[in-house]
Amino acid sequence: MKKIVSCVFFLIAIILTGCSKSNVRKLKVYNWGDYMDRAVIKSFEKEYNVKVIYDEFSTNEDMYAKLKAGGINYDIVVPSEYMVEKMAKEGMLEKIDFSKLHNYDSVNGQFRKKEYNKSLEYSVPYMWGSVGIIYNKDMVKEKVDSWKVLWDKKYKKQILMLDSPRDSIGITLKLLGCSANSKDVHKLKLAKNMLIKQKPLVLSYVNEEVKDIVIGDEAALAVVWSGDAAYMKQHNPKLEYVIPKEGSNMWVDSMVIPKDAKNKDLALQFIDYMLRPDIAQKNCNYTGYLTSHAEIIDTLKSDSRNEMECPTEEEIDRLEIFRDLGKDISLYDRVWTEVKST
Ligand code: N2P
Repeated sequence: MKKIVSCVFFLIAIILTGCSKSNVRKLKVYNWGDYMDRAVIKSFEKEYNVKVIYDEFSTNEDMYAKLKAGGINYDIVVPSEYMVEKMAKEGMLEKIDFSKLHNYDSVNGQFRKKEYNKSLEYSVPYMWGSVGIIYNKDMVKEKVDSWKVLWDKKYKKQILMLDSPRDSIGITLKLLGCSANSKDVHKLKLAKNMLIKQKPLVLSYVNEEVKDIVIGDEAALAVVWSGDAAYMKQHNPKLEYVIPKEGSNMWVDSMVIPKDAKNKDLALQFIDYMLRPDIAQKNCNYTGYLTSHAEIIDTLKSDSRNEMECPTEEEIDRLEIFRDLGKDISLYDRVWTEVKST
């Protein structure tokens, strides 16, 4: 009899665990590589009793292609401003119900202006920063203040470029004295020729992998996003980050909810959670990137501003935001395909 009773209990226990497992809500998040503290995701799962399925991408273009291909519905995606603009125009995004975001007021006012974000109603700023050059002071003895150094033959096979069309073409346009949003076919041809000419000097085109290579003293110069630069500098004191004098790109990555998301309410709760000051601070510490949270940035002292690669007013004046180029993006796609395949 005892045996039968314990068997019945055992079966009930199995059924109950099975039920409770299938009842756990799921949230699918698609974010840049190394862009959120895993401990934060774990604490969200615990507090809200959900399971987060977390996937990563390396560029806006890769993320967009995967979403367009269909087959997987994400609840949260984190594109940069020009990609938010494009996705919103194409009807891919849900409008944000700001009444459900209790922490939205903490987002720096600067990022709630159309100048930075043309698709305010569809997105909530997450992190921001610049594009610049990180270099190893033991390997590069000269003063680095221009993109030109990336075309210097003495650094053959010691240069890393971003494997990202808008960034790599953008900085080349800047060196040519043009806008990083240029639609001028002639200027784009010049940029293409320069990038092709640079290829023999390039060790590799990379994204997240840049950190290990540069920290390990295996490259002299690399084009990087500022948060990765801050992270690398913390791990290797020989590194320095600079925003070249010809100007560069400033970006703002935002959380958005795709139209076909399955858990829109939960997605809003996730966004609101990421805006909580303690959580924003954790993500900031973990990634090296600058949060969109106003108070946290305001409290940074001047040395930690420097450590966090927070651009000065003077540097911000030299930074340009990428815009959605509409159909003309095909010009950039062609340039990039030729550069990579030559
Ligand atoms: C983090 C990627 C930063 C995104 N690895 C730059 N927009």
